[in-house]
Amino acid sequence: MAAAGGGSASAGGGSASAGGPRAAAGGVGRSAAGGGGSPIVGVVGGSRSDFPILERAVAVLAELGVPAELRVVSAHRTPDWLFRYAEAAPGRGLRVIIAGAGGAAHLPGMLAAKTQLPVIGVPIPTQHLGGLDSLLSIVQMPRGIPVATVAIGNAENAALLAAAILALGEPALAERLAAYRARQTATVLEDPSNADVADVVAGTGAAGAGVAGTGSVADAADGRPSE
Ligand code: RP5
Repeated sequence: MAAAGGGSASAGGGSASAGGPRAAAGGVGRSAAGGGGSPIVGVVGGSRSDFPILERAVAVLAELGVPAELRVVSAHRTPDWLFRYAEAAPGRGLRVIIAGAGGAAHLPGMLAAKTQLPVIGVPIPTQHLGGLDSLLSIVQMPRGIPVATVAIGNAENAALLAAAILALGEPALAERLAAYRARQTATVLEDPSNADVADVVAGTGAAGAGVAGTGSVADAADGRPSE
């Protein structure tokens, strides 16, 4: 459910707080998605207008059982709050930060400069430049302070990358992530229109025989025997 600040994000049975700077100033980590624990991923946006995209990250994290929060932290409107958020993050139990911003998008880089936690940047699509401005602002971090950058608007991948980082030390999460990916694969292969692909993967059918056997798909397709 929504926390102070009005916005909300929930998926997979979890919920995420969406407090603005004022709401968050008195405390942090009030609510979380993905199991109801204290948030371990901080999902932040430079504006509430970024939330429709960032909520997708929260939803994926919830599906993977990773507690997360969703907050507004603005590099240019609330710089002092940005510093406080970054400095407090490790002590609050956050282990990865996902930061979405649009335009001259300072937020991910400034957060990364203020904390050693891994920061994943989500370039938010923009009206005039389509998010290319956001992408270049985030991805072109100068040497010394890295920000992992996903594709424009691809908050889902930010969540998956955050989960992969966390899964290095959490076998149960690694299993859930593997299951997520397996479901994704099954969705493609179980689509009747992809029956030929499923044959290849299963090693059945003309093309599949080439893949599963000693030859290549091209070998099987042109009828020549494999070596
Ligand atoms: C950035 O400015 C935000 O990340 C947002 O993408 C962009 C526009 O913000 P609003 O004018 O919609 O608040 O700080």
